[in-house]
Amino acid sequence: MNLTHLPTISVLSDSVTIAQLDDVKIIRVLHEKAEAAISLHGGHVLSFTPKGQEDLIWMSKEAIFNPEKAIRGGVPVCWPWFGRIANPAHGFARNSAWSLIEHRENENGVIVVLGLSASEETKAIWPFEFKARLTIEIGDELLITLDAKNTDDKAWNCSGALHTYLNIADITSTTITGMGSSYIDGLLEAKVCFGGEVLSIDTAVDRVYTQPEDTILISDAQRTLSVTNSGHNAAVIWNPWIEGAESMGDMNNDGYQTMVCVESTYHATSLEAAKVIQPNESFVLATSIKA
Ligand code: TA6
Repeated sequence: MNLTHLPTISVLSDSVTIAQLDDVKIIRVLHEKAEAAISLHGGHVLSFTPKGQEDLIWMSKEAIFNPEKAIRGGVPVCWPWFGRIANPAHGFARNSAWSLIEHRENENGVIVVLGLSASEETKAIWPFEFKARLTIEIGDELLITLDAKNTDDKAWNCSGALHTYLNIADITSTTITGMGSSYIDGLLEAKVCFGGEVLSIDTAVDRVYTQPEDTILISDAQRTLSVTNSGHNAAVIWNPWIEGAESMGDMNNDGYQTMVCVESTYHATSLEAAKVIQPNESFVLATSIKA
């Protein structure tokens, strides 16, 4: 993603500025180790380009940067649930206004911390108190950690995902390993299936892999990306293929050729069956991505 031409709203440090991208404000990081963009709408990482690399993150050419809509591409924060087990799909975090809590630098690069707390809007959807922090560490690799603390006086349940869209050279020459062999097939009415240890994609894929390794490798003709997850119980792999891309107004029709989602996921079949978080405890989910 070309970040340098976006108009600057304010300068926070030598490497961190707030910039405008259509109707959303982004935190733009231009550091010697890497460049990155994070939208305050959704707490959504839009781009991560370590020095000498192409962007590791895919963004739709038709993406809509508007507070009314979740952004197609990047790393949507799906919380307090993953999928369609409640409304709206993938929870409200990806459609909420996050605030900047902190930014700092260390020898590894830049750290940006965003926050989201319960409000009248979130309580109308999900009636609980919480304080979520999203820590984004930008350096040779990208580390995103969601920490959602239960600040209510009763337990609540949640699931979630860091729904990373990876930027790949060509889906037809991409192989994925480390996702394990057993999966729930979202395109076969959640049928439990067993596949091989190596996944090549030549059709629409929407799978919840239930026994993934912590590190998943995605190799295309040009490079290998590595995704290391924690706090998860599953890894979702998604590519909508051509019909899916054509059916989405915010995805370019050929976009499926250069993306694959590899998602650090806490999967549950219903909110009742989701992870129980007691008062003062946190739900923590992370993903780190490097080339
Ligand atoms: O993570 C896979 C998935 O849940 C798919 O079922 C697919 O619909 C995708 O996410 C995108 O969902 P969205 O709500 O962003 O259109």
